[in-house]
Parts: sequence; C-alpha cells; structure tokens
Amino acid sequence: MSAKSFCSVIFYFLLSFVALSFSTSCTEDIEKREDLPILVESISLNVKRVELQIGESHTFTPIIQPENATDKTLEWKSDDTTIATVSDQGEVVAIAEGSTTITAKAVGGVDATCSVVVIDPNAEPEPDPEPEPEPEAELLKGAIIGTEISVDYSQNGYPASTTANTKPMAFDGNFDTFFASYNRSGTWVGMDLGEKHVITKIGYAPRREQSRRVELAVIEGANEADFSDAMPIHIIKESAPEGQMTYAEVNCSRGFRYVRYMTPNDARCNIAELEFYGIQKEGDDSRLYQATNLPMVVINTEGAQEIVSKEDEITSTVYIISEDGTALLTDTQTGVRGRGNSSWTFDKKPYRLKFSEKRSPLGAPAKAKKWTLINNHSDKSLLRNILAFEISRRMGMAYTPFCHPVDVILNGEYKGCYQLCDQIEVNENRVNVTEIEAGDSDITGGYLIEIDGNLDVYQNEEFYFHSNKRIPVTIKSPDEGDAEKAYITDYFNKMEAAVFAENFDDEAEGYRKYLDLESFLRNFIISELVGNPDAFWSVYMYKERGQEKLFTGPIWDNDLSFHNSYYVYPASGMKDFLYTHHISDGTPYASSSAGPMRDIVNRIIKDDAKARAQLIEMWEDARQNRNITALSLLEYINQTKRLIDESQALNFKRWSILNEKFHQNVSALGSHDAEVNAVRDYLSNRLTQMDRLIRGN
Ligand SMILES: [Ca+2]
Repeated sequence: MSAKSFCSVIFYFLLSFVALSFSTSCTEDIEKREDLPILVESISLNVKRVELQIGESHTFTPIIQPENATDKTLEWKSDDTTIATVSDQGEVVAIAEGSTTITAKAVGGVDATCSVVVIDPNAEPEPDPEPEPEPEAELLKGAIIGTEISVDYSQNGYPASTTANTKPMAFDGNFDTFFASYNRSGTWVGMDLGEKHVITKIGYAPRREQSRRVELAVIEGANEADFSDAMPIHIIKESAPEGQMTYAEVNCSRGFRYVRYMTPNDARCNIAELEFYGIQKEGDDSRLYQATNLPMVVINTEGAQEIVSKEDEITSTVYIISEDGTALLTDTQTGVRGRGNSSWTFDKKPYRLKFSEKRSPLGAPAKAKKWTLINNHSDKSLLRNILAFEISRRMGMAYTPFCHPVDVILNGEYKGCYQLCDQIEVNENRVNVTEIEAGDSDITGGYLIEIDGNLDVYQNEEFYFHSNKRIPVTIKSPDEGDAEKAYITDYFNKMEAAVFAENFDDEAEGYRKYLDLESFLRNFIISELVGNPDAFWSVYMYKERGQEKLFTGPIWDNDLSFHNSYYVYPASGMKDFLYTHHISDGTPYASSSAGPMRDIVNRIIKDDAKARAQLIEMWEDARQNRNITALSLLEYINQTKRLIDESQALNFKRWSILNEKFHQNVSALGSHDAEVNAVRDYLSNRLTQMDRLIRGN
C-alpha cells in the first residue's frame, strides 16, 4: 500500500467515525421530537468499476445521504458469488476470473452498484483470444409508441391526420412509407421493449428525397414511459441515403425499456424506417454516450415544457455526462430557467441551472447550486469567453469564473455548443467575501455589486442605486436590506467623490482609500486587451466585511470582445483606449461606459501619474512574466479550437448563421476556421497596439 492510499484509509476511517458519532446523536434528537424515520435518499460507492486479482479484496466506503438517516444499514449483494463475494461490511473478495455486480441497498429501497472484474494473474495468455461469448444482439420488437398526430402530405394544406404517415410506418420494413408528425419539432417515434435492453446498434432510413431530415436526430433511451429520464444514446450527425438502412453502433451500457427517435428541429420526423438492436439486460452506467469529445449536458424539463421564462424555473432532470462517457452527474430536481439580456432574445437561448443541492460539475472549484449555460450565439468562434477567462487567469485576477465548453441536449433536441460556467455570486471559490445574513450587526461586507449600464435600459432589477454622479449600480449580494443598501451606496459615493476630489491621487487620503487600485488596473488591462465594448458598461466589484476598499472583478461576458462588435471596430483605427470611444447614436445603448463611469476610469488612467506608472509596470510584467504574448496566447487559441472542433461542427449544423452578420458582428466569414482566425488576428495586433497605448509612445 502506498503512503498516499494509507493516508486515505486513515482519513476515511476518521471521517466515518466522525460521521457515525454525528449521525447517532442527531438521530436520537429527532426520534425524541417525532417518530418518523429519516430514509436514505442516496448512496454513492465512489467507484463504478473495481478490478481485482483472485484472492484480493476491496472494501467500499459508501457515502450515504442524508447523513442523519435513521437506518444506514446496507444490504450487500453480489450478482455472482462464484466470481466475488461481499460481506455485510461491504468487503469484496475476488474468487474466480470473471465479472459481477455488487449492489448496496438501503432500507427503503435506494441502492447503488459497482461492477467488479476479477482477473486471474496466473491464467495462461490465450495465443488467439476468442471473442467473448456475448449473447447475440438481436433486432428488437416492441409496442410502437410516439407522437399521435401525423401529417397528411397528400392533402392540400397538409392537414393533421391519424391515418396517413402514422407511427407504425417507421417499422413496416417499407422504405416508401414513413412517419411524419403534424408538429414540426419536439415529436418522436419509438418502442416500448417491455423489459430493459442494452442497445448495441440502431438503423435508420429517411423518407425518400428527404435525406437531410435525419441530421441531428437524437436517439434516446428511457425507463419512464414519459421519457422524463431519457438519455441520448446516439446523435445522427450526417444526412443518410434513402431507400436503405444506415447503421450506427451504440456504446451505452445503461439498459432501457423505452427507446425513441426524436425529430431534429423543424423536421417532423419524416423517418421511413427504424431498427433497434440490443440485448435484454439490466445494464449499468459504466459507459454512457457522449455526442462529441466535450461533456454533454442533458436537460429534460417536466412534461418537456419549453423554457420561456427568465423568472420561473421548471423542475428538470439534468445529466452531465463526461470523461468519455464514464462519469455521470444526475440531479432530478434541477430548476432550469432562462437568463441573460440581449442573449435571451436569440434563438439559441442561454439557461440558468439550479441544482437541488450544491455540486461541483466537471471538477469546477466551486461547490454550488447555481450554474449558467452560456449560449455564445453571436460569438461564432465559440471561444471568446474561454479566451478572455484565460487572459484573466494569466493576469492574476483574484477570481476567474469557471467555464467549460459542453454540448447541450434539451428535451431530446441538440441545442449546440455551450459553456457551462459559474454563476457570479458570493461563494467560496467564486466571489469569496463574507455573505451578509439577516440580522448581522456588522454590515460593512461582503458586497457584490455591478456597475450596470443595463439597469437603466431594461429596468428589470429590484435592488440597486444610482451614485451621486448617476452611475447605475445593481446590488447582487446581499439581495435585500435597507441598511445594507444605504451602506454600500454611501461607500460607493465616497469612492466616487474621492476620485474627483482635489487630493484624489494622495496615496493615503485619495481614492485609493476606497478603491483597490491593483485589481482596478488588472481589470482595465484585460478589458482593453480583449476589446470588450461593454468593459465599463458592466463591471463587477466587491467589498469584504471589516475591510476598506472596493475590489474590481471578476470579468464576465466577453462574447462581444475580440472584434465582435461594430461599436468598437476596428480597434486598430482608434488612437486611444476603447473606453474613451464614446458611441453616440441617440439610443440608450449608445455608450461603451455606464454613464460617468468613463470619467472615473479617465481620472485614474490619465490624470493620476502614479497610477499610470503602476499600469505600465503591470503591463510590462504581464508581457514578460505572465505569458501575455502572441506566441503563447495563439497556442492557447489553437488548443481550444481543437477541443471544441467536433462540437462546433454540430453547432453550426443546428444554427446555420456562419454566412450571416448576427447581433453586433462586424463580418460574416463563412466558417468556424475563419472566425477563429479573426480572433487570432485581432489579438496579435492588439498586443502591440496595447504596448503603444500603455507605454504612451
Ligand atoms: Ca416505412
């Protein structure tokens, strides 16, 4: 046993001891109050697969939730005790070569499984290994299920029908007949197989002369008749020839009773033939389907409702499948709603997830309920936010939001390449300040505020203030409290007044007393380097309890950066920093800065010689020591492009906007490659331009 695993054992031993003492006392308290038992809600065995040699053993360290469950006794079972046995304490002993499944079941029925593979170290290596005698996958039969109302193309106006182009026609062996639904989207056809089956292969044929209609169809499996627990097992990525079956291997080990073909958007199914092949068995979650190399976020809203509101959450089942299909996060009580301002008006919508408990999806540093799915619809490179966050990390910002590209499947429809990101909020590993709770006597912090140009445009915030100089500021945290609002308003006004005071640059008594200059300058460099037109239209700031000074950060919302907004294009044509560029077309949007925020920035960057000297020093440090160089950043772009390459191809099949100037796009370049090249070109030019602007030569 290595030192590390020995330590882990000791650690788990201590942990179990603490957990046991805690749960015992807790249970007693509760039993005195009321006699209702607290049932186990979930069990995790921590591993999905254990490999042992004959004679070896492994002891599971299950995590049982809630911790104060009344009876945490687990009943252990091995499916095949000739392969491995398991004791009442969860100790597995390997007996003979083969594999079995170990199940731990709690009182009340919740269980967890792990597959155990036993290897015989002395077994003669077979010179010519025969393939495993797996049961033969067969063409599956079942009751045909799906959308009831079809469309009759033979009648004028294509009326709804229950006799023409009906569901069974997708399973009649005839390529000339097909199922077509009346509704254009959200419709499906499939089978109830009666028992759970692991699907190994699917076959499909489009309606004649409609080869493209199968593109982006999602094949799903489920064990609930309403498909509320549906999970994709395949996505058809290309059009398919008519008049013949096209087959695809399926690599998903979960067993499903129900299988279906979900129509791509706007395709009405139009499917001539479907075949499902598989083996009747329970299956497991050791290998799930991932559409591309990226993690896949699967959302099934209650009753497959469309998400149309930014206020009302819809309870949903969410799966996050990652690590090439070997890791699964499941949360069946996730609240999902819309989010964003202008991005919410796009066809490809951004969403906010609120898990039922705190989680760290995809290894994110924060453990939290709230996460965002960023749509990047106007950013056709699909990597501007990722790149801006990387620059933020390299620049040494105290906190850079977590952001990972993912594929999103919503109610059985492929929605494209998104980014799963932190929600900007007060939280450990997010904006890490003390959270103000009701009744706190010390209200000097923590605060999270946003200088928020959108406040006056959308007027959709409830907890905000305007500074004495009319800078609109939304208070993000806390989200209520008259005294708190008065405190932070006053503090902001003091900062603002100090910036414009006679002695503003006095290092002890000037604005530095209220504003942390270092984070302000770092934020300034990042915003100018990435060319964010909203750099001072939306700025997050925070203040910790018991400490003076507002800190600037984190950076957020960079889909318009890197030459993606005609408001600040071309950057090369500008003789000064972007923040000085005042847009005036008479609309409320007509500024790159939120009101007089520009004046504050200007006062610090232009009028305070010491701040300017610090800015120059910070920039030189970034260029020399922080990999803010063309060579290094262009390599990072290349890596990111490779990472999202499979996903972007699907994304632009779903959203064919590469030839369209969308939102504030300065150009439409026709391909993802060209869009990424534009980001590269911007950045390498901007670095030398920033050298000139900051050094002032
Ligand atoms: Ca047919």
